[in-house]
Amino acid sequence: ENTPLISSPEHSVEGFVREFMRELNFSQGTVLERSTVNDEYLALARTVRHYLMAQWMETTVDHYRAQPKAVAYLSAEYLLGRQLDNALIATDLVEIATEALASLGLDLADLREAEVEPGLGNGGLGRLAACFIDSLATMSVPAIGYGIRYEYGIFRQTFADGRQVEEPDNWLEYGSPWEFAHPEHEVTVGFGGHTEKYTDDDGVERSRWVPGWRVLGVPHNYMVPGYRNGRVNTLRLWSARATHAFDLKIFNYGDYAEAVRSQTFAENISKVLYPEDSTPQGKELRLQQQYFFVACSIRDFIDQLLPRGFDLHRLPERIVFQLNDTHPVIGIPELMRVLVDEHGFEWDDAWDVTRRCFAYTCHTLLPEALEVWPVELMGRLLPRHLEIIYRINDEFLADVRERSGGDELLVRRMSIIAEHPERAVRMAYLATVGGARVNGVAELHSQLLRDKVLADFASFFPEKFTNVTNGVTPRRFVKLANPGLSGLITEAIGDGWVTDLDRLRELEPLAEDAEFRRRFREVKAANKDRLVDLLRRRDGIEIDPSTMLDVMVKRLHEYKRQLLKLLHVVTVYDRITTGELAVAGVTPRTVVFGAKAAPGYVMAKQIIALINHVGAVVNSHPEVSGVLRVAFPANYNVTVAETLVPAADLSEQISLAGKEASGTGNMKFALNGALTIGTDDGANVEIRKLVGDDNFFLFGLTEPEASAIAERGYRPTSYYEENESLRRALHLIATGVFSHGDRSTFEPVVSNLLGEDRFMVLADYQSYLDAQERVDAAYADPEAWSRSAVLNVARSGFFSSDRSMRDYLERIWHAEPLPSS
Ligand code: 26Y
Repeated sequence: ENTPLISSPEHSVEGFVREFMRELNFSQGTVLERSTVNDEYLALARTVRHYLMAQWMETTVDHYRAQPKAVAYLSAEYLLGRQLDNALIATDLVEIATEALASLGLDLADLREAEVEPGLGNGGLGRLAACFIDSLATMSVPAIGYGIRYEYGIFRQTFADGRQVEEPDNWLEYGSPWEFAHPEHEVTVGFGGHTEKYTDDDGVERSRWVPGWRVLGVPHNYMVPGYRNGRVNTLRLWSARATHAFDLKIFNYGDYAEAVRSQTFAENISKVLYPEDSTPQGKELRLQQQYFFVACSIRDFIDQLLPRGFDLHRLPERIVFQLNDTHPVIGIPELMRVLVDEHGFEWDDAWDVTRRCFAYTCHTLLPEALEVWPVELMGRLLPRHLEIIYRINDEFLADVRERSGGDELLVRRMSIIAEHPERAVRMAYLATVGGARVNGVAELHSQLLRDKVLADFASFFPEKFTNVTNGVTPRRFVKLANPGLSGLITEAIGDGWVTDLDRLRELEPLAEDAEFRRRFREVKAANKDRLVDLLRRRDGIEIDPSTMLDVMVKRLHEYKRQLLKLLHVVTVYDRITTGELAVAGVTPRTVVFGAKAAPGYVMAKQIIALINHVGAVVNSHPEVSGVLRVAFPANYNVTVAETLVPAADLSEQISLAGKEASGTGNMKFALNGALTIGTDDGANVEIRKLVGDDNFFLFGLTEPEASAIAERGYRPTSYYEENESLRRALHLIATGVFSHGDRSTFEPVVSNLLGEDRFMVLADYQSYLDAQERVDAAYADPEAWSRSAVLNVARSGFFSSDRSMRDYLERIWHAEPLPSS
């Protein structure tokens, strides 16, 4: 009652028009007759923002008053996608905005296209963070997302002669209407310097950190609207600034150029997103980024969000910091430092508090993807943190020694400090020791974490280990991306599914309803038409919407096996061109790839070039191109996914079993009525269990089989020798059929497959081809196919990120919703 809340603009076409014109005139400083599409987009974004403002303020105030336990999601990446559409559906303003703009002679669709998506993430992990904060807001959970406001997001990909070229993603260039900068709430973060020992007033020996340099963190707040629940949470991204004091000192010496240089140095910290995923580079700037955002966030929570004088011994009652992979794990020694050095805590008390405030999510199974930081670097950049890590490790290893009866081999294996190839901090171990919970992101992944990657720790701390299977937000990936299907579902079962996705089950009987299936096919066809338009406009690519749309979109990585998909394409090409297969007998397909490669990942970039080169030959072949085409639109991103996923017939989820932690694209496709061809890996296992074997094309080695083969020594040539079709496919590539006769171009790809083939592409080749034949046969019967597709939708409600959030709340966070009154 005593909160003076500004009132929202009127929820009507007139109200909307008034607010929009005010923004266009007063904020953009222009008039309709003269405005650009960007002016209009910015005015529109601010208009929609105003409808959310009162809810945002109310949510913030409620949280401050009620002081509930909150979730702080710490993530170096948020792959948000465009904001406008999501805000429009959250506020139920789509129709009003469409009409209002039309009355001004503007088309919402055109303005929407002007938004540049914030690509502040690489792939799955960053998109997951975005889905999770959406779900938390929609479930009215007091939560805040913390991260980095990269000035440049994931690079923009173009192709030159089929090869990937990276360009900077200057996403802020034309304005960022969704953010609120708060320089007055800046936070100071130290780096470098040294530590010193001293005796405190009580005669206790203590250590303190004297940083060598400092950086400011400026918070930028983003609204995270809940879906029509009156709640708007906050995403707080930190931007690095040089400290004023530092500038001034140098200015006094009269060295202007040096002052500017130091400013640039500080601001480099939030300059650019690292485009590597899963192969960590031990780059100093990356560790700076990690510490920077985590230190800012912890400081922010303690100083700004807790009431003054709060007893930090009770911190675990008020907060849980969820660590999105190891990137924010430096938060564990940072909280120890804050409690012990700044708040005078006893070590043991601080450790007790810290261990209850953190939980760690692991997103990988590849050993090379586990972050380690050289002790030399850590000691130079964060000397106090290194001391703290050493003490944590000493005490932990003393426990291990005691409980294992002095098993020194075990002690060495479990040490947070690796000794080889250099002394380094194992961040996953630190997270496991310093957090209350460790979770994997799908059942199989969590099991493999317990059995393999973190086996010693799972025996030592069995109670810490749990699973939370990933999920995706139905708001963005069904409601917004697939309005046709959403309308059909809502007509059939009402609109409750948007926030209660298990209700899709109610569609099951409709799989048997011929009329419903017909309408489902109609929606799919319309979605394909939308894709045709997009690819024509955006990429100048022509695809035929009457063909089966076979889609593989995800980061380019050898373990994901884009090469396996490509070998299928090459084999079909081979069979048609040799006359083994009559064109008339082939189910026409359009194979769509979308993938970015880490700029330094040479093999991944060669695979991109090979896909493009195979595509060029296939697409220009007079007979083959009638039944098989390859489309590889550059710069796959969230925005493209929103049109591509709803159009897909077939979802390719073909990683080597035991390598893909979960996958989340797999869930988006199933929810939009694509059938999956997939291995028994990650969340595919759970998808198949739910949709049923009849509605999923399973192939390939299982994880135990692949492990066993690796154990006894994998020989790719044995598969090559035994399989003529495989030999021929590789022969075509090796002899330059796709490289203008040049045998050297793709030689490294072929020799890698025949030499090492770490991800067993050749071992799974035949099984994959067989599965693709089953796909062709199934697709030939549209009634049966669409029945399966409807069942995929009906049975995939489990993969809502709302369900993931419920699982985290119950198994890890022990926090509760605080709904709007
Ligand atoms: C250390 C640094 C180089 C790094 C940066 C990004 C390491 C990893 C990553 C990103 C990893 C990632 O996206 N992992 C994916 O997370 C998804 C969400 O849990 C999973 O679905 C997916 O299987 C996993 O590969």
